[in-house]
Order: sequence, then structure tokens, then C-alpha cells
Amino acid sequence: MEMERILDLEGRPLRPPRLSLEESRVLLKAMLLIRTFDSRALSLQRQGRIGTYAPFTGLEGIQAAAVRSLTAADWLVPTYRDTGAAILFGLPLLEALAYWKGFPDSYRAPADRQILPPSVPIATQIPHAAGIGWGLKHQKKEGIVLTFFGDGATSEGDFHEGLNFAGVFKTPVVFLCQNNGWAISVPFHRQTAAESIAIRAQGYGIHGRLIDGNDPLMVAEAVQEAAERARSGEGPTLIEARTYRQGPHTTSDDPRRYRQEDPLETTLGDPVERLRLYLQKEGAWSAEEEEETLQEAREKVAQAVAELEALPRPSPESIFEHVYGAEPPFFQQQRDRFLATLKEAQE
Ligand SMILES: Cc1ncc(C[n+]2csc(CCOP(=O)(O)OP(=O)(O)O)c2C)c(N)n1
Repeated sequence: MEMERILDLEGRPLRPPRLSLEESRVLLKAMLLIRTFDSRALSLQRQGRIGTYAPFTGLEGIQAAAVRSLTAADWLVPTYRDTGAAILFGLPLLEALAYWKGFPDSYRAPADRQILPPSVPIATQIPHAAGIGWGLKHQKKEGIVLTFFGDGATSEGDFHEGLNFAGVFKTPVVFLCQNNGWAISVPFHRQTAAESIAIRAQGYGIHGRLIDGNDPLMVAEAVQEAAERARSGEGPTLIEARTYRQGPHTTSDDPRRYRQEDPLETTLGDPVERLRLYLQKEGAWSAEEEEETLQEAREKVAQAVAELEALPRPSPESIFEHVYGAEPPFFQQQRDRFLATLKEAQE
């Protein structure tokens, strides 16, 4: 299976893209917004103003290009790495930041957006996505599901169960693997002996596609086509988007301990840079426009940070909220013990 790409590393189109120049400009602006968010969030963590954070710099092309195919009828099923996708699908910046600051009732989507809370246990969201897709089909509702996961997630049983189920029941789901080459310190070649993740789609009887994830025009096209297939009843697609995580796995990780030089960095380049070069060559992007976009993005993020820091501290027992609809007795006992320990410590 060949990796598909539209833009080369210098932003030259190898074939005419499906996206118009105006659509590509909107895409670049979206990528710049989430890149600005990501670098600000990383600084906030380093300053002790939010908790652990999972950066996505280098993956903006995938996240921004993928969600542009979603409508209000659709569902986004993200992981901890997909804050950018959630923001661009409508999650308020404040909700995203509050999640990383540990507010238990954060990451709330607006009423017209269906975004699941980010999945931290690896791959558990894959069967959720398959199940939501099945539910939509069963209830004859319009709408499709887009779920993200990493290369490491494909070694979990949940990946097999989710894709197998989706294949058998032809659920309207786009399974989007952001293969960033690493699962923390484990390199991709230790995940599978298969030549790619995309090729494994064959084993599930579903459509598979291997694409350059640092080529935002390619991602936009592949996800749009997968979304169209899902909407027209043709079932799920597994897309493997090859990419490179520029930062650490999370802020608790130091990649220099396991990753010195990575060929992915040079063979895939930077998604923002590639789209920018393309638009500049087409005369559709200028340095002034970039500065304006970044200025606007910085203001939006600064506003959200100010709102975040004005929020009242959540009470310690709020970590017990939103876990069960009807609380079982052991859970109530846990809370009582927790509060008693807290009181003891305070005294
Ligand atoms: C079930 C489970 N096992 C282990 C972990 C610890 N863990 C957190 S992230 C991670 C690596 C995931 O790698 P990948 O799926 O490639 O996603 P990436 O973080 O690279 O986006 C692991 C093993 C976890 N969160 N959940």
C-alpha cells in the first residue's frame, strides 16, 4: 500500500487538490489557532498553571482537516491528544483548558455539538465509536462518527473489537489513526509486523487508506471521502495518517531519553509549513495575514486563560461527581473516607 500525498514537502501539489484555495486558507487559519493554543497550554503547564498536558504540535493538519467534514449531526470521539480537533469542532477553549486544569465537569460541548469526553485509557473509545455508529444506524438517524487513536492503540483488543464490529454491522464510522511513530517510548515497528496499520482494514473487510498526515489537503480529502462513504451507507473506513509528534508524549515525558533523530521529522516535514508554502505559491497567503491570524489566535487564547483563572476552585469532593448516575454504596463509602482523610490532614 503506497502512502498517498497531494502536497510535497515544499508545498507543491502533485495533483489538483479537492479543496479550493479559500477552503485551504480557512484550514491554515484553523491550524494556526490550535497551534497557538497548544504552545500556550504547554507554557501554562510549565508554569504550574494547569496539570499534565498532552501536546499535539505536528498533528494540527490531521486534526483540523478531519473535523471540517463533520456536521452538527455527527459525533466526535477523541483521545487526550485531540484537543485541537475538539476545539475546532466547537469545544470552547475555556472548557479545553479547564479539563487540563483538572476541573471534573469540564470538556463540555455546546448543546449543538456531540463530543465525547477524551479517552485516556488507550483504545477504549474505539468500541464506543463503533457502538455510537451502530446506534445511529439502528435508530435511522443521520450522522456519522469520527474517532481518533494512536498507533499504540492498534495493539489493544479494543481496536480489534471495534473495527470488527463496525465492519460486520457496517456502521458509519471514520477510524482515524494518527500514527506519530511512537507510543510514548515504543517505536512503531514494535506495534505490528504488518507493513502498515491501514492494510489491516482488509482483515476487517472495510475500506483502508494510508495517507501523509502532514499533508493537510490529503487528510481533508481522505476524511471527506470516508465521511461520504459512511453517510451513504457504505460503512466504516480506517485511515492511517502518518505524522510526527514534535513535542513530548505528555508534559511528564522527556523524549530525548528514547528519540534522538527521527527520520519521520525530515520525510514528513511540518504540516503548517507545507500548507503555508502551497498557499504562498498560489498567491493566497501573506506574512501580514499570518500575523493577523496569529494575533487573533493569541487574543482568543489569552481570553480563555483569563476566564480559566477566574473560575472558583472546584471542591475536592467534586471528583466524585458525574461518575455514576445512581451511586453504589462502595462509592459513597470511598467519598466518606476521602473527606475524613482530608479533614484529618487539614487538622
Ligand atoms: C489501557 C492503557 N494502557 C496503558 C496506558 C498508558 N499509556 C498512556 S499513553 C500510552 C501510549 C499511547 O500511544 P498511542 O496509542 O500511539 O497514542 P499517542 O499518545 O502516541 O497519541 C500508554 C501506553 C493507558 N493510558 N491506557
